[in-house]
Amino acid sequence: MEAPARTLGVLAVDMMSQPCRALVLLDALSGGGLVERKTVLIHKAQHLSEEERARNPIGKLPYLELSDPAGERVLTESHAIARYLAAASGGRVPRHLYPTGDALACARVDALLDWQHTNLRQGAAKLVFAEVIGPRRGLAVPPAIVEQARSTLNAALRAMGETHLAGGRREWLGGLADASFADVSALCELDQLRTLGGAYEALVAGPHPVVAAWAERTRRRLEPHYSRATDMLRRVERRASSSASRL
Ligand SMILES: N[C@@H](CCC(=O)N[C@@H](CS)C(=O)NCC(=O)O)C(=O)O
Repeated sequence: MEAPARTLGVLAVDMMSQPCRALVLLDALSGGGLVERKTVLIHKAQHLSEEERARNPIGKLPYLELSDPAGERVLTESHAIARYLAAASGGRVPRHLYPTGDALACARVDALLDWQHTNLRQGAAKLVFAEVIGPRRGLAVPPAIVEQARSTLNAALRAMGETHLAGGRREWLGGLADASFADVSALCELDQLRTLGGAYEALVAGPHPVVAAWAERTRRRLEPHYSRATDMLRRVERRASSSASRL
């Protein structure tokens, strides 16, 4: 009997976190077993416990605790973790997700991932912080900051539709032949807007139909893993939709 392929480390995640969901999806789409999964709950401040801080001083999720560390034991940043898993897993990550070994094809995916972190994430994550996370932590976010996040998000969604999806003529971000990890990561980023009670329709589906159609296509492409990875998010979405819309 063949020995099961060993994991590359322990991935610490909270399934309410968008970069965590993206990596869980990457693992599932690769057949599972690239990593072991450990849950660390942000809303219970478990990521800030003494034990967690000693392991991961950056204090953000996800992180990968490496099986074979050369130097530091922990690797942070979801996009770097994804690249590492693709490069170190001996071809287990499908090439359409991350085309290891083809420098230019990798750079195309990287460009989309970098763009996302400085555009889409700046809008979506800041808006969710201002509307949900900040108030939960007792922080009142000034209306001007909320407005700025909304405007950054709107500009990013416009660029995504007009440029990365060429006004709907491209199926996947950047005109790649199939969904890449950039599609997975961007979808997870947008999905968090579902915690804002009705905001997804108001901010994405209504004004940006090309992006909304891509999001639906990407969700279908990632099934059955997508439904599993977003189970908790959808429960929170249902709760948010049953209370009055905040946007
Ligand atoms: N750029 C990082 C983002 C990491 C990040 O901001 N994680 C958030 C969850 S989405 C977190 O750990 N927040 C906890 C906190 O800020 O206290 C990545 O892609 O991994």
